[in-house]
Amino acid sequence: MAKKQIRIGLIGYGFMGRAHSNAFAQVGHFFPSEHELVLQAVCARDAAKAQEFADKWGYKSIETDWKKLIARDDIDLVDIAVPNNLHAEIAVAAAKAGKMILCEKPLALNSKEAEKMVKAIDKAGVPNMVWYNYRRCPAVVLAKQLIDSGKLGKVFHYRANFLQDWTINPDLPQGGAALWRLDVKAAGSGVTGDLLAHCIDTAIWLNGGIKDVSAMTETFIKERKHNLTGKVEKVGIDDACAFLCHFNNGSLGLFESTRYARGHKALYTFEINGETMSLKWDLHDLHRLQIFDHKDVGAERGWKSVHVSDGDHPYTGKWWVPGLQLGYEHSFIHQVVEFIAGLESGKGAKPDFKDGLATDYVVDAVLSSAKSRKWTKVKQVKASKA
Ligand code: SOE
Repeated sequence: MAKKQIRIGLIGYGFMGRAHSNAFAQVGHFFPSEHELVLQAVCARDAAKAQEFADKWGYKSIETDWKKLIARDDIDLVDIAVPNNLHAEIAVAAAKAGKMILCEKPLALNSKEAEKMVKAIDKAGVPNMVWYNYRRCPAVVLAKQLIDSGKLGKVFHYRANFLQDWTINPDLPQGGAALWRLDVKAAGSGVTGDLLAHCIDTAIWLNGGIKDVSAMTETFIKERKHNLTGKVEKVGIDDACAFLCHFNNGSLGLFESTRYARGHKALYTFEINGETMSLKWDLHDLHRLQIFDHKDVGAERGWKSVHVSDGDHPYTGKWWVPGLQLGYEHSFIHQVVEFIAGLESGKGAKPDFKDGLATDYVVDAVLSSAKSRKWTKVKQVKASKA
């Protein structure tokens, strides 16, 4: 039977453009479905660079203006992999044009923009998803399954960190290609929107909504040369952020992120403590889930490290043989698996734009609490099921 084609138009060709393209190229080899993904066009302002990317990854054509890409009849799905300040305008236009949309995280520069995006996809009724890829690591999905099975009992604590060290050098400029994450106009915020957004998305997925937050942020390097203007300019992003929160289920949350933790490159960890079970996960060891089960018999009770690579673990049976671990790129491939499954079931895929908005509401509340030094309520999105 002929497969239904999804002709993809990718906008942006940086780190995430590569991660997404790799996922599009791989998914059909391991997760056959009724759909076939076609790398139809890549769009970037610089034609030579776009062509080089198209040649490398197998895109059939290029565009240098995203509006033209969206106007094309031979594009079914728009994938947004550009800096955060461009997400809303592109997504709203793509929704109006009736395209399916995949959008890099965080959904938008702030929740006001994210609300507009949610409105646009609601009106257009187009399939949509946000690339919060860590949800789709097999070990994280196993954690979700254990939590949903009720094995943890009542949850008391959730804590997460995302630690990096790549901006400690004060001579590192802000702005422009690869460094837009340091420019508040392009990024919206620093570690809160870039790194804690991942922690918040996973936390809401695993432990439910967040009610209120009390936060502090710090910008250690106050001025940096801006690559686009050539001038030394005030730094507007947060270099580090820590916050406390109450979850709607009564548990307490503790989150920390920084780009100034010397030695840590991408140390995303979370831990959840329930009455009868605790779980721990660490991105540096992403195929393992640490489990403490209080129901184990006394003398043998202790933390165990489960190598999430067996045939009956989430996604893993479709890959190699038991015991052979998967990596970072697989989380993106699994997101595409979910997106296609959502199309085929008609139920849609998670996390969708509404989930992205829920995270942006927390990010905004965190930034606002850090400013006011007060506990701040988080606006809630009507819950959608995973
Ligand atoms: C920043 O360094 C970054 O690339 C984030 O933007 C990604 O979302 C995260 O997964 C890894 O770190």
